[in-house]
Amino acid sequence: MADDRGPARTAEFMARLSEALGPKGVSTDPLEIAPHVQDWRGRWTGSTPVLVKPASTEEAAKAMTLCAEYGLAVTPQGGNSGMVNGSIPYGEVLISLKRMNRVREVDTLNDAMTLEAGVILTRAQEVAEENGRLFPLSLGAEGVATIGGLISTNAGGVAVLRYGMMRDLVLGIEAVLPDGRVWNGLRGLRKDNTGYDLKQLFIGAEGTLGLVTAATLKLFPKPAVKETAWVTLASPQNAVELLARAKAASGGAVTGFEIVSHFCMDLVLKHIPDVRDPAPSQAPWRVLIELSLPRPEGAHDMMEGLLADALEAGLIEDAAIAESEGQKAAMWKIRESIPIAERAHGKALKHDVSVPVSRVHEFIEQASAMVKSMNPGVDIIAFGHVGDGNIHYNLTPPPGVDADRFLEGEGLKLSAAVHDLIWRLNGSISAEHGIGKLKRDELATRKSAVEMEMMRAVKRALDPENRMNPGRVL
Ligand code: FAD
Ligand code: 2HG
Ligand code: ZN
Repeated sequence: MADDRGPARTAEFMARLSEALGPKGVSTDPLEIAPHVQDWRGRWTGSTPVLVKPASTEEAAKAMTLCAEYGLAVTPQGGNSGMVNGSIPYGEVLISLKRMNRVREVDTLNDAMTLEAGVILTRAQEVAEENGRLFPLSLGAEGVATIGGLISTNAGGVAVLRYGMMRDLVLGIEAVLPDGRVWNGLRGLRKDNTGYDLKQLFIGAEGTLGLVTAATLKLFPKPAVKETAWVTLASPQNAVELLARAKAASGGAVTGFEIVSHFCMDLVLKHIPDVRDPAPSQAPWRVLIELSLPRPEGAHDMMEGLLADALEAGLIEDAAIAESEGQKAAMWKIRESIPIAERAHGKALKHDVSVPVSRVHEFIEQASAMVKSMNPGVDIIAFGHVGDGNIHYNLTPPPGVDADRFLEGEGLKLSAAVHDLIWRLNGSISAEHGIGKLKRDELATRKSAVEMEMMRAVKRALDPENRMNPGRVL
């Protein structure tokens, strides 16, 4: 524990913490701590002297007050499904919000619900469903990711093109500041122009400004019907053109538009049980399209018409429309299993990049030519949210090459080249996963001096002692 006032003071901190939170709120058991100090891919392992597990905002505030008094740094953690080495402690006090999992309020007339930070995303979706509403955020880690983590990373996922990112879904936030004070910003207002919109600072802050303990989130009407199709096509350019057609033909009802390369499809077939290719083909690309419509009449015809027109225009090679809920789920399973299949294939160099949607094909074509010329043996695992211009462009080392050596050696050159290309295309080196420790150094070289200085000024104002997740983001 980073405290230069000696073991006696550390023991005193631990005693006061245990007294404040009780036996359920504090753990030093190595077995309990182990899964909290490693990421889900097994790429990073950290350590912590203590795992703190508040069950309420009051307990979270007590823990933060004590950490402030003893000058201790804190790493907040939700489901630990993050991708950028942000939630693993490296000596910091680890505060897990998972016991804070209450539903505080559902206000259907205001289309809003207030949940604590530790509520898992699938539970949030269920609460909305139980109240006849939709909470639209959806992503592969939804069975583990928490509301606090999703807010702190400003998570994206597979429905962003219709409903926006987490930032667009938050009406209010409750947070514990680094000094232990509680800010209750749980306002369910859609209009509130009373000065700076402080909640926005905490969204995407990756735990560097305070602990998010609860949030008021937007609810939406449930679509009456979803139409899902799997198409094969020749190029990302065709995919982007198909997206424009789908938006126009459906009156903006496209809620999912995900691209999958042939290689990704093969990885899923190889590593994930009970998967069948909905439209077997040698075509290099696939797209999963989902339309969400307010009434079932005409929905199937709309999808059929869209695909028939696209086939006639030469944009797609083949298509399969899901005819049952089971078939829809099977198509989504393929898409959402790609990260798991990739992990089985090998440790990847991850690039979570975005460009304007109109430049997606330019990025993929140029990146692929460049990567293959730099290292022909590398496997390219390209997939993602083409409807948002967000491609996951991951690279695994050539067969026989040690993955860890690749990631820390040759891989760094490849990453720099991919990110340089992204920069030239006016894109972002982190579309939805955040910065964490992984991209911290690079961020400072990519953003302008004035942008970095504004970010540092915000950090200093809220966390002058740099105790909140230090070394992440900034
Ligand atoms: P954690 O991983 O625990 O933490 C993430 C960051 O937030 C850390 O910096 C942590 O310190 C901070 N933090 C956590 N909780 C709090 C809190 N209460 N207060 C303050 N700071 C906090 N992400 C996407 O955006 N889109 C996807 O499609 C997507 N798909 C995924 C698929 C898989 C299979 C996996 C494993 C991950 C995927 N992710 C995706 C990444 C991940 O699920 C998201 O980043 C998610 O938001 C992390 O939530 P979490 O609760 O696990 O947070
Ligand atoms: C997804 O879209 C996630 O499936 C994970 O954002 C991406 O594993 C990845 O690189
Ligand atoms: Zn993603």
